[in-house]
Amino acid sequence: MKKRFVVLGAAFCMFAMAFAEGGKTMREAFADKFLIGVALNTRQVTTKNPEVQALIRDQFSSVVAENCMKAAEVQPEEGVFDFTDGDKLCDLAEKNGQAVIGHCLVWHSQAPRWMFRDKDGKQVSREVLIQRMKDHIYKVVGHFKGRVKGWDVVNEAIEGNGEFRKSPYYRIIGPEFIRLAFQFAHEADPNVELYYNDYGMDSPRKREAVVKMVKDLKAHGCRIDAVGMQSHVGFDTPLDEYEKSLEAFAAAGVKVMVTELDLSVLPWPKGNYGAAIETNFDYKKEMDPYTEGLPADKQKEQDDFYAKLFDIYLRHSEDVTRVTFWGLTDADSWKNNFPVRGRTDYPLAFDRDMKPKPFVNTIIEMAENAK
Ligand code: 9MR
Repeated sequence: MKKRFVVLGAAFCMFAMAFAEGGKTMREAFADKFLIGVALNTRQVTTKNPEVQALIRDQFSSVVAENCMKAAEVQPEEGVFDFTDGDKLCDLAEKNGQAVIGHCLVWHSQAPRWMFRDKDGKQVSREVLIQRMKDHIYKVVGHFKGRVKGWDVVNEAIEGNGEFRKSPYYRIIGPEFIRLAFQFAHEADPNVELYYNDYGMDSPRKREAVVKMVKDLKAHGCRIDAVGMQSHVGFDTPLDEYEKSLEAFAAAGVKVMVTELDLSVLPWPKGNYGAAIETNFDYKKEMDPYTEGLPADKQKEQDDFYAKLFDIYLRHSEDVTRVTFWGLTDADSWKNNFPVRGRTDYPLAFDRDMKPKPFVNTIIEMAENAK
């Protein structure tokens, strides 16, 4: 009796081990569906920790720089370029056989201060800003030519109400800055893919405006390969509207990329899950309820929501070419500091111990069962 118990126990352990070892990674499971990506900071890119290295290599087929390829980082002073960290990301990706996505060329945020001012501190003319934008794009796209698969050319140019964001690029150049940016990027590397990237894409007005922009770019003969839906989502993100946007972008003749996926579990001060980084609220304990760990019911809610998102992506896998998580583990997510500083959020696929959340297995199974 006792022996049988031991044998059964051993058999169970072997089965459990075989399951754990034989289970596919996200990278393997999504290989014939779409790229599965992760945004990395430079600490992660250069880490000597073998566990972190393995997680990046085994689970993801694509990487993007969380910050180090942004304009303020690569051109801190006019004409002074620093590609050190971007090159390190490319080195890692090449070693791992991963596609590198360039993020981002033209964005009102994390643009260097000098970009919009002359040496006396006055706003530059339209001609000067166009020239600076052109020089920046030529130099950056030129540097990473052959190493980067595609660029977020213009980031967050449209507001939730469908109007153009009144950014310095818009105010100084006019709406043509978008077309010019795409044109310059294509001139700098005719082989690189070009994307428009934005958040809050479930908004119907934003959807219409982005579709109009895509059509306008195409009408002017510009290359645009995909629209990036950032997807900083929350439990109240309306998935029907979100899916309608995905379908509308595909119908406009571009691919769709989910570029910055994360799902916050924390309360939001105003009930609107955007990514306008200028938003910030004071810390209050009641806004930070899970400092000791995520309760099981909240984890379940997150698992279910992620399953719904991946159901959408898999049903549209003809049009969706990449799904990228905005961060490796919960510990590193920008959401711990947005829109309130110093909270404990749980938005990503891997927890603070680098263990996969339950939904990771679910979406792997969904990918394997999808036609
Ligand atoms: O995750 C990024 C964070 O580390 C930076 O502090 C922040 C500064 O702008 O940018 C974050 O990434 C943003 C991305 O580049 C564009 N979409 C919104 C992302 C979250 O703010």
